[in-house]
Amino acid sequence: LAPAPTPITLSSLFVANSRRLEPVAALVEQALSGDRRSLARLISRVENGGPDSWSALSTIYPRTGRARVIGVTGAPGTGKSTLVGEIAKLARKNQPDQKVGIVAVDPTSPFSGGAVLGDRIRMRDLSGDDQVYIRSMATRGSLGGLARATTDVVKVLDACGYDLILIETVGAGQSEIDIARTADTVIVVEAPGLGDEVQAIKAGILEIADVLCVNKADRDGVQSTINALHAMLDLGTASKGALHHGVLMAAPDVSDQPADRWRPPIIKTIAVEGKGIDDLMNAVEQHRAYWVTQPDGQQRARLRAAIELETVLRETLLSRLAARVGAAQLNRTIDRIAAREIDPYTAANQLAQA
Ligand SMILES: Nc1nc2c(ncn2[C@@H]2O[C@H](COP(=O)(O)OP(=O)(O)OP(=O)(O)O)[C@@H](O)[C@H]2O)c(=O)[nH]1
Ligand SMILES: [Mg+2]
Repeated sequence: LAPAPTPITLSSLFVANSRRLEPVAALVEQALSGDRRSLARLISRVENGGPDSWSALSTIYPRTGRARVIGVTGAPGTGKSTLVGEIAKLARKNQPDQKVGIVAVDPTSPFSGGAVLGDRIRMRDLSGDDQVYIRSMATRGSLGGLARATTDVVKVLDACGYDLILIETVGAGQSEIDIARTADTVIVVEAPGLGDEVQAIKAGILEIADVLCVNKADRDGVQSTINALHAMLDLGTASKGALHHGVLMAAPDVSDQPADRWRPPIIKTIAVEGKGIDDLMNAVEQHRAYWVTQPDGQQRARLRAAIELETVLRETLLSRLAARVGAAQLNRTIDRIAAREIDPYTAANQLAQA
């Protein structure tokens, strides 16, 4: 078979399958033993997705589930990278034997190969620390999407003994919100002086906040930002309560009691001066302590497992189908759909039965 032309959609499965790569098992072993270059290469492989990465992920899976994963999200420029850097520094100072992984997901800026985090001067303090690993996510070419790639990269870091993993996403779109949601605790970052409105409200990310951080507290307008957030939380609690009664009629739980429900604390920070970071981390710790007592905690784990299974199942079935049908026929079918000679529903049905 001649190689497929410019890979589009489904045909990218063949690219992932047919490339000759070093055996992934050796890479896994070296990464697990602490070799950073192998870790970087393993992460790239896992980012690309496909069957090649599944054998790696399957090997490491038993070692995952130990890391504490914190999502840091918020509007552009609120100081997320600076905060993440400070959180990492504090964690390393308080527990010198702790390894910290940072995953920066920035779909808006082009992949810059390591020079990722907004404030590179602050990050320089970390770059010499071999117990800190910083990685930015390539946003193009990851099979199964950015959310899938990010959660898999987190698994690799988790298995390789990174105790604390920080995921920075710009809270600007659904996929970034989905990524942040996979963390154990989500910090939503707000800053005063970005206009009258609270940016997190505009971006629709307030509802996933476990902890609210008002950064740039050295600026004017901090108190009005805090007031606005409190007002929004009051509204949010009210509407969530109403929904709760509607959906959970048959199975009420303790979080049905307003008094038991977690209300995101609002913490002031000045990330550029390293101020308020310990308060922020205390709030994160309190959220964890609350969470382990809640029945929702188990539910969350089960939901995550279901999403994981569905994602892998979809990719598995697709790639098996692609292997069976062949690139040529697949591309012909795509052409026929584009030319409207056949509809995608009939085509999918035919391919599935091929
Ligand atoms: N005044 C003040 N400036 C801050 C503070 N924290 C961060 N900054 C500055 O705000 C700017 C943006 O900071 P970043 O950490 O890159 O913000 P970010 O949210 O990661 O930005 P994006 O990733 O581009 O969305 C930088 O110039 C920081 O130095 C703060 O507490 N006070
Ligand atoms: Mg940033």
